[in-house]
Amino acid sequence: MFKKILIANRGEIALRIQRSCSEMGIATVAVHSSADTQAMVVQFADESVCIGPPPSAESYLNMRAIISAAKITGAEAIHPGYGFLAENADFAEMVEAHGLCFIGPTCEHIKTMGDKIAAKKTALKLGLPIVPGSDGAVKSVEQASLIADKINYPVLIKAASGGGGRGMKIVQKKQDMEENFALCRQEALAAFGSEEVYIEKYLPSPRHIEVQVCGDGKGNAQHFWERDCSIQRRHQKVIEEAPSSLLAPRERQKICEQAQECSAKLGYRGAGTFEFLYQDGEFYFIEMNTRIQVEHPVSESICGVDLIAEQILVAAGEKKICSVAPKMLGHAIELRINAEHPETFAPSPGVIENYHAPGGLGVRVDSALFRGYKVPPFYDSLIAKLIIQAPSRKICIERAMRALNEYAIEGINTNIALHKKILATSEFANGKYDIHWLENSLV
Ligand code: MV4
Repeated sequence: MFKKILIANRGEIALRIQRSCSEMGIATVAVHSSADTQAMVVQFADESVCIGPPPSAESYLNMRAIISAAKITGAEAIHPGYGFLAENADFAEMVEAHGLCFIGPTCEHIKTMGDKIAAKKTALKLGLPIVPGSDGAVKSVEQASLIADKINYPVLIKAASGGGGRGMKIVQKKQDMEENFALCRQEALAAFGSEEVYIEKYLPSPRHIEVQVCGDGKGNAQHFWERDCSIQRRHQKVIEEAPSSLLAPRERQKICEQAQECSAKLGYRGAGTFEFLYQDGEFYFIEMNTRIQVEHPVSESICGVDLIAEQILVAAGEKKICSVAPKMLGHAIELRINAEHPETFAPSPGVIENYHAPGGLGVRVDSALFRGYKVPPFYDSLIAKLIIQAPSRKICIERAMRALNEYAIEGINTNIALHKKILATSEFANGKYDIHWLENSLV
């Protein structure tokens, strides 16, 4: 097993990784920007290294500084968390080239899945259902029109290097194709440095359901059931839960086993997520995430596993994954607490004047906040994750509301009131929503 791991991240996920390392008897190195010197992970880690000034580009994205910090401190492995360098194949390659272990998949798997066209081709070949559309890249507007005629409008043009909702154009009818095709290519080139695009049938009101997997890189993989992440605003997830309230046991079992088999055939190593759109009883694979995700705690809660520990064990080559699915333990919901203005959603950095986190049965708070902490203006506005576990979805919602009522965060604005509003709706209670519901009906 590794003796020392460097944590190449910040905030709640850096602390989350540090906690698993502590339990496993692994020493930790926290790297941080000069804006994060008072961070909780810096206090708890065995060592810390300041890797640069506040802007991410000069600190948390500074590959050379991070690898140097690992070398200087004698860390053997680097955990990238999520965001930042987590899905950067060049970084994974550089880490390995320096004789260090990247806690995640191989750089080849990161590269393949980062290319949305290659990811879809791989998924199709390995037996996953995909959205009808172009067979690979679409090079001309004539080709785009032919495909759209075949699958019928509306269609969606997507950037091959896109993801997270950026670089997409809906085309409602034939006359709009020419303009949107050119625009999508232009925007893709500007945003991602590649104008490669592909086309899919547009699904008007799907749910976003994703399957959590973990592979050992030796052909064995396991799934940890699914998460429903349909409550989102501007491609930012707000609430995630497991299991999805929409699925019958047999369709759940089928899609989860398909994702598991796909991971096994890939020889995938580490934690990963297969993202699907689900509409009218059908699943459509759209993307794969080759990292631990923000919402991993809901899967941990219903499965009773530590997914960060699993990542570390398979990266060290010390675990043979067993393909038996964990038993599902009731229901779990994660509420993302953001430092943001309740009306404008603008980030709300500043000093935490008072802080009281909820507790009690089935309540987990993943956060690096404390009274006196100053939320810096340079990074993501996620400041806490409230993860609720209960025997049923109904009790889980009631418990979540109780926990929200206990939560006191003063000095900055948060979206706690928005969560209370969502949990109080009949649509959420009855599971009657799609990926557009929050934006169209509530905010
Ligand atoms: C789609 C879609 C409808 N039809 N693909 C947005 C993010 C990216 N990961 C994929 N996305 C979508 N792809 C087809 N063929 C609708 C979305 C979408 C969406 C998906 C998941 C969660 C939230 C979303 C919000 C708007 C659009």
